[in-house]
Amino acid sequence: MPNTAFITGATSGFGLACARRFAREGWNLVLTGRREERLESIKQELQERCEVLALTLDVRDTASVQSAVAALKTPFDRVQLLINNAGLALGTEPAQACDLEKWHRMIDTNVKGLTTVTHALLPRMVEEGAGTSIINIGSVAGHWPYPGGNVYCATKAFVEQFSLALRADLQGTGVRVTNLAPGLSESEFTLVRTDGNQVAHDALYAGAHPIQPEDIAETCWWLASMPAHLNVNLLELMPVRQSFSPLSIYRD
Ligand code: NDP
Ligand code: 8X3
Repeated sequence: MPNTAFITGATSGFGLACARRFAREGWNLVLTGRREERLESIKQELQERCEVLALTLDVRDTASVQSAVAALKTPFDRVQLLINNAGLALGTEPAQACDLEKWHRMIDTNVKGLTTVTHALLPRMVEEGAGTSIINIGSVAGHWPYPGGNVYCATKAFVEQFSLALRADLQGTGVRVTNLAPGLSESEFTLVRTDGNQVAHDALYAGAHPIQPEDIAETCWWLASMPAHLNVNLLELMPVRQSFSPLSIYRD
């Protein structure tokens, strides 16, 4: 029987590219996101290659996540890969000018949503054992603070430490955990972050040769298909054109 991948945030960007990549390999897919129409059209696109279950789901809705996972039926009830991808950044203002509701929405999605999905699927994944993988999508923002990153950076730092601590707990089960931490990547991320500002989106990626969602999908495929005795704990991936800046100094 083909393996099953459970992908959160499969309606665009990394999640959609991962869905297409794993469909190419014949994996069955559980695809989740809030935008039902998109999920349905992705299902139509991919179901010639594999079995697809489209779950319209907000990862912040704990009861819905738990009941959707509890209701998984063959061939989706045995999950060999979880890609915890659903997430977002909201705003680029300095902390002192930020909207608290946006901060809470990032925490509820990137931290609580990711932990809820993980908690719901973990018992099944432990049952699957060796070769099973959890790929948590972190970010360079979890390692490198930047102005305007505030709570988004902190949510991705959570993803890093949660992934490592999960590994510690899963020792002996065969379940692998990776924090895949990409840098500048072109998706709907900046449109979401800037309330649909296409000019900001275009300016950020212009000339930067950013990571493409397909690059992340290829990396996820590599992680999920590597020999079962190997675990990549952390993988930070940047476009060649992105690098480091000196520490900032504010002078009199
Ligand atoms: P996109 O905005 O293109 O995709 C985000 C996905 O997350 C969408 O499918 C969206 O689906 C889903 N999502 C958001 N909120 C929720 C929610 N509450 N419940 C369920 N699904 C949700 O951005 P990316 O593909 O770039 O982002 C994917 C992940 O990668 C995020 O975790 C992001 O933080 C991270 N990342 C992005 C980088 C970048 O530069 N683009 C770099 C590093 C990490 P829907 O709206 O239909 O619910
Ligand atoms: C997204 C990358 O640098 O915009 O996680 O925070 S960044």
